[in-house]
Amino acid sequence: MSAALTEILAGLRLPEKMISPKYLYDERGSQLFDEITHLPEYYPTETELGITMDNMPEICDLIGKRASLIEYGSGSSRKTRALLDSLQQQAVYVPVDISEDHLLLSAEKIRSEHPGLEVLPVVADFTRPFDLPDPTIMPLRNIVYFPGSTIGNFTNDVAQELLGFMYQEAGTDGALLIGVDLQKDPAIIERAYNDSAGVTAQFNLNMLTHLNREIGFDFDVSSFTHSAHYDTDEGRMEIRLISEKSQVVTIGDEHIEFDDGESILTEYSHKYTLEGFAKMAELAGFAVRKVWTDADELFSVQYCVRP
Ligand code: AVJ
Repeated sequence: MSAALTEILAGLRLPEKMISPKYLYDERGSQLFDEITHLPEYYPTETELGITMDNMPEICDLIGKRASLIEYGSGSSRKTRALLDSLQQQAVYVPVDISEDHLLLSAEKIRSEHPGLEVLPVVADFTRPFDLPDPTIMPLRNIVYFPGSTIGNFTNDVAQELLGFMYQEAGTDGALLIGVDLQKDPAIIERAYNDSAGVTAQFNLNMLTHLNREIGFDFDVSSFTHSAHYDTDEGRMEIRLISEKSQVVTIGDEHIEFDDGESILTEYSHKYTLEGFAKMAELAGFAVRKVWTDADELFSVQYCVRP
């Protein structure tokens, strides 16, 4: 049995069924996520881009020259390009992603758009420690770049551990530049995950299509629906697939029973208060040096240093 299948079956046998959000991202899933970032209801991407653009001189001053920008994720976003356009001389760019094909393609694209920039992609799972490459010129500092509030996908325990790994990767004089989505009127948040065009629903349901094709499940995709609710106490979006009938899903000799209305948790998206995030950063060893937000305080970009 493959490691992926073992992991997925373990999640489906829990009292509350769950499947890791990483299975949302096959080729179609990445394409649908890209569509999500252009939806009018999905405020995080545009807002983070705006904050980054509005404060670019100050961000680049803090980063300084000869920095190594280590991006957690493969970095095809407009924010990353804008940042790489503005970085001071002799920068190095290190995108880190588990999906090799996607990573190398996007690294090649960045290389062609930024002649003179050293681009050193690393194929690794950034949720555990990994080795950094050796640039031609020794960087003055490492900047771990983690945009998009992807930190919010992780439970608080795991997010805390991940911040600790980032602290290690940043090293002496290093820093963390991170996008952090903020707590706000729940109606605004819920709308962002229940768009009127139904793209988020397609994105969520595509996980089952992906698992049918790649792992060999026989999910009847049309009998599941998308559900996304904000839990105010937990400060997070909880995204689920709901089985609209009682049914049995099969893979090989394994059978998974679903009651009518039973759900699979596919994703959390945590939202933070400024104080709450600062506490997590501090527990990991960082000090929050600078917080930039938009006028409505929907989203934040934060620069955390090793004190
Ligand atoms: C990529 C995890 C930051 O949580 O907003 C968007 C993923 N899921 N719409 C988020 C997502 C549904 C997104 N992150």
